[in-house]
Amino acid sequence: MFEVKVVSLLPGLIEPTHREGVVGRAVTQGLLKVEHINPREFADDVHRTIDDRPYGGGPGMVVKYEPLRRAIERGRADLPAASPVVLLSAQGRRFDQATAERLAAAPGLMLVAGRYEGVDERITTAVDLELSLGDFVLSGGELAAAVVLDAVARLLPGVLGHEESAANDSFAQGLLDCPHYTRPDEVNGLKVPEVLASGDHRAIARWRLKQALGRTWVRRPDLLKRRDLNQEERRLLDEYRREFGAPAMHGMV
Ligand code: 9D3
Repeated sequence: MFEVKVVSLLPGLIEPTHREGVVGRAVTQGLLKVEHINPREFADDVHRTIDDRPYGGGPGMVVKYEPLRRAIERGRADLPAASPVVLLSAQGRRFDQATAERLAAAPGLMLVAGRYEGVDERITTAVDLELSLGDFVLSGGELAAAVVLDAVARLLPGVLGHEESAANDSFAQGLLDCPHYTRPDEVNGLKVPEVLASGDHRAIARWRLKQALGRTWVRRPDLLKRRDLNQEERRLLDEYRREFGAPAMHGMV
């Protein structure tokens, strides 16, 4: 059983996400347990104050060190010792699939979400890792924590069936996914690529890999730069380039 502690001031933003879908199923199957810890319960005054004005002035409020540290300590106390404590913050390293895989390999996980204009910087001494989802501004770390939990939960042994196995995920291969189609074979004059209905499984696999390589080349050349292509992949990508020409950001806004 993989245990997760979520430290946040707005658990209501996160809780619905582990009642549904893959994460919800992992919880009901007993493969994942999620507990919420609210730093407000660790405030030390009658008003349960968890934030205060920033030193040096400026707008907004800063989450206080002590309530947050106590909440983290409570969570640590009933997690396996090797469970990483992750602070979600816009200042963190960018979260990616490799990080999701490393987190899923640990015995447990703590996710700490900030709010307001930020948390007292000294809380970084109580965490192992700071993660961001990317270069955009969220109102707090709660939804980011839900995203990280989703990405980790689906990698836990037994959570996905054989069919949907995480090893097949395109990002696990360092490529974008190939296009998918279902019935009918023509809609609004738009046809399904013929090869997919050919029954030729080798040709279908080649077509899918070629599309995945081509789309990655057009849309996310940064991903291809970080990945070696074998001879077959280079040949398929060359074919794609000859057929589709220079990147015109096909299908992109
Ligand atoms: C507009 C506020 N900014 C200047 C004072 C700083 C700021 C503080 C707190 C910006 C964002 C946040 C809340 N964001 C997160 O906690 C967060 C986040 C994000 O904003 N973007 C991408 N990933 C993440 S993970 C956590």
